[in-house]
Amino acid sequence: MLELYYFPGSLCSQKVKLVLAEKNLKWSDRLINLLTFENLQPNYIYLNPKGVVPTLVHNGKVICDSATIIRYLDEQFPNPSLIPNELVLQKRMDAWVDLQNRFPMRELMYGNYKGIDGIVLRRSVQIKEKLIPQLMQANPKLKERYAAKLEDVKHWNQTIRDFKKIADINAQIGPLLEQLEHQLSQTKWLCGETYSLADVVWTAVLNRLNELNFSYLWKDNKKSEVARYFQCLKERPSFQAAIQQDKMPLFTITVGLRRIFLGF
Ligand SMILES: N[C@@H](CCC(=O)N[C@@H](CS)C(=O)NCC(=O)O)C(=O)O
Repeated sequence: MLELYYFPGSLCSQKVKLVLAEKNLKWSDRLINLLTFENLQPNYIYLNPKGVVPTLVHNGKVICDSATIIRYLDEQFPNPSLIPNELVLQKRMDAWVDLQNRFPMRELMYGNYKGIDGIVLRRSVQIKEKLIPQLMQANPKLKERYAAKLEDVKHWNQTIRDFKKIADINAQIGPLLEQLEHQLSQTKWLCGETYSLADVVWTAVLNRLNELNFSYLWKDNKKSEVARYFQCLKERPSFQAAIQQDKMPLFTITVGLRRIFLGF
């Protein structure tokens, strides 16, 4: 029995959904509405100490963090395997996953979304900063977890309100794509001729960069290998299942907007 706690459109949740789709696994849907801050409620903080999605529960075992979850899924359900056989390629895979994890995607997203999406996202971080101290006071047993979350949220809030910091993050995208272009000029996928977990995480990232209008960095022959690669990723059935069908239910949006703008 696989249960996935996730939020539609969340980048880290999409990585896990891609793996579930690649392996054709059935899972139960546990939607955590980030717009109503369900992720900060004590019952979820008990499950996931950082108060983030995704969380996987497999036959009662709780696994947090998308990078850990996708490896766990590959170990438990090795057919088809998404980890290369050769040690050298496994190391390469780890390096691509780590490189992606070190890139501040959260700040990039919250700093760059425009229009109503941007307003909602940035306001949600401000609300978290006010809400967490109240939750901490009401739930003394979870004090340490809430204190760590508050520190993280404060830093997050400062970064996304600082145009210079966001511009610096945006300037890192080009060099990152250069690295991909170089690798993909030598191999079909990031770790050779077979699709791996490295490709899973970069599918979610390239898709998000595309949504944020950064695809001009690879379109029109600027990075033809990245463009070719992104096209191949989009043609996989897992892309359809995990990303194109990853829509937010109307109810989730309406209660979320009510919470963010009206406060209840
Ligand atoms: N390292 C974690 C990061 C998870 C994460 O930041 N999730 C975001 C959604 S993509 C989230 O839950 N944000 C809500 C919050 O931090 O309050 C992972 O890879 O699972």
